[in-house]
Amino acid sequence: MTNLQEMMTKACKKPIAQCTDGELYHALLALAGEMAKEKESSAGKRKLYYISAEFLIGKLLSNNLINLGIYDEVKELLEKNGKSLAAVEETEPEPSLGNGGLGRLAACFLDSIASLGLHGDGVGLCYHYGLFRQVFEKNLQQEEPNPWIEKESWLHKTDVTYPVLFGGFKLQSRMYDIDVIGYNNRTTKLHLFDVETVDESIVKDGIDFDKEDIKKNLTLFLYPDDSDDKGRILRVYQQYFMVSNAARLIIDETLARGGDLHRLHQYAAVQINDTHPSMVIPELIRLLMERGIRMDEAISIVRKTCAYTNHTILAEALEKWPVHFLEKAVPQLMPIFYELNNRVAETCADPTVAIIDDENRVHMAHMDIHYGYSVNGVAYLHTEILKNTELHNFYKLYPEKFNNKTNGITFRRWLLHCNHELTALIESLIGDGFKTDAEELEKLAAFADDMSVQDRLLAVKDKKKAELKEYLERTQGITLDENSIYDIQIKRLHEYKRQQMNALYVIHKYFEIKAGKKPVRPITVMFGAKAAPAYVIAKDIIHLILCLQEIIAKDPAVAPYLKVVMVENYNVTLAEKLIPAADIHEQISLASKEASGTSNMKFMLNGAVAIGTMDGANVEMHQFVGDDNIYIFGESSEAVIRHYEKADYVSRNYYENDADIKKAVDFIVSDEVMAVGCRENLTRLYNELLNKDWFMTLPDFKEYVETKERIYADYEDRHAWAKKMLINISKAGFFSSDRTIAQYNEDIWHL
Ligand code: 26V
Repeated sequence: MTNLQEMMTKACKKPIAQCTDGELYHALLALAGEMAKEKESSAGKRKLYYISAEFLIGKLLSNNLINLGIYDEVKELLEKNGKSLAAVEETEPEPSLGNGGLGRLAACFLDSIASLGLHGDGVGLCYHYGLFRQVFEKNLQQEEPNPWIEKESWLHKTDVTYPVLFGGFKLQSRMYDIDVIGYNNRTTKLHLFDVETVDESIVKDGIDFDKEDIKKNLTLFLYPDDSDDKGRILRVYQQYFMVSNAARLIIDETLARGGDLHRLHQYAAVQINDTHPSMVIPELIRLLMERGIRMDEAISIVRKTCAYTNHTILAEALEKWPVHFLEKAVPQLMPIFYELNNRVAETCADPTVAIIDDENRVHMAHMDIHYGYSVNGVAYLHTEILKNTELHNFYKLYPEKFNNKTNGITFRRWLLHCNHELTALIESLIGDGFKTDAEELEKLAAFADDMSVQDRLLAVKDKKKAELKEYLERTQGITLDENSIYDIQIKRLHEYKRQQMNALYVIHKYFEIKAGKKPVRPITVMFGAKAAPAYVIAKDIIHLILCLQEIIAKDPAVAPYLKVVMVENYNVTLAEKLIPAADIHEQISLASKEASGTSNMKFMLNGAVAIGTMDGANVEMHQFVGDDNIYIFGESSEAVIRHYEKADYVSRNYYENDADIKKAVDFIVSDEVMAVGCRENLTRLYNELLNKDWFMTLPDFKEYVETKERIYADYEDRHAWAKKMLINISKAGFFSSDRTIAQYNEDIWHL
């Protein structure tokens, strides 16, 4: 303690008690940085490069203190000086370098790679404004820049810089590093590349900027609006910039370690996280050829180096770039794209596996599968669908390349950091072995029927619910009823995730309460979601939810029993508060569409019970916890896939044949909603549900309502409910990203 106190006082340059929270944050930043430096990077011949357009890392302070093993000591020291670590933490900005599941997964993976002491770094882009900040105005989502980089931060400038050539111009890059501190283990790095000429001042009016000024805009935003060609081609520039830097770094580090480029695959493994980094394949081939290696050999080396992870079966997210985009942005890669395409065409006449199709578009995933050595899905069901349906023709060609790696989450952030109370309870029951071996959580099952343990677990939940209430009141002016059931759906806004079904349920409940059928206990339905700026219907769904929030809050006959809350600017920091407080979590995607989901795992670990469809990792969760501890409903993935094949789904039939559905859908365009909403948005959403409903909300609606009634009723038997919570926690061990990463290493990376 004295040692820490001395170090802190030195870093602060004054007594701790006299420091502001901001000064303490910077002192802790420096301290953690020093300690991280001492933990040298792992050694090993083969090194992993995890390339990803997103790393949704969240705030780092508390997590780093936990992983360095000094969290309790620091907290105590601050308290002794009249300070609070929680308050210090609030001064830290959240890096906004990701969108959703894929980016958060990459962050969990980095934590596990460092914690397992594996030799591997992350590589991505240093977006200055990251993903937009969401604000609500007149019940509509507006987007604003989300600056997060400060003069002193976790980001360290390095002297690594590369010239990156585009069609007609060249840009100089600069590498910035963030230390990734493993739990009681090594430190690895997240390398984020930036362009020296980026200019934040070109952003005006929300997140508007000149999309053609590549020199100034390249690293401003993540996923800039791609509703037009200018936005789409900007993404090509961003992606090439990311992988060209990554490829040079890989080659330089290999040479610096005395490696031989003819055997690059023995020195490097490249994981391509979705198709955004796919151009690393032709870029590595190009760079090897520049260094005197013949094309045949270069292709064969790269094929042994790169592996691809698929995160979605949605066609619109499987990137296909028009040849003329690539000709403009990256002309130096064109001969390689053509060569790779020709080689496939020579051995395989099937047009469905071509790299360049007959509309002159380059299919990035196809290139990854032909020229990588591994293809993995992210949950059992997802990988089966890839093999049997979406990528079946590839599976026939290369069955040996396909493998499943069910996603996982880091328990350091999603239990130790965000739920100290639950961590302490678990530790008092089964010791602390679960912190390094998550499977030890299984030992909790022995306490499932122990009433005193059940009571303690319920008390922890109540505390987290009260904390969330305090936090939302203070930061967003939202008042919660902590005695209500917290029923939470947090994830990107997408039609396939069916927030609209949850909203229709709210309408249904609103009518019931108005008709005098009051729930035994008040219900709070919470949402957190950002919609892509150009995704019109997704924004309309947010609009509907915000309108419902207003209408219900203002209705004295309903408000005491039902509350809708849409939190503003949902991010990792909010997730860390919402998840420990949840009673029920919504995993209601249309079966076959959600590749895995990872919030489902975080909720489960924090003792919430799921209502969900047989989709993504829900399938495995169900297998682990059994029918009694998860509420499953809805059509099966097989049935859904058949509907798409036969094109036999007509939403209007459901609307016309079911009075409850009709009433709920009609409410969207009722005078009541129009009074607080916008006619254009609401009418568009209504028409979409009635005439298209591409993600089949209506067929599952009835069963969804019945299942919700059942789960709310079961909640009232508090001890039986606590048993469900305990079983969920005890079965969560499989979903540790330490397990996932160990499997990647065992089957794919061989580090
Ligand atoms: C693609 C696109 C393309 C259009 C423009 C905006 C945009 C934004 C993101 C993406 C990639 C989305 C892929 C993704 O996040 N997939 C999620 O990956 C999680 C981790 O594997 C998984 O748990 C989720 O089920 C899956 O949706």
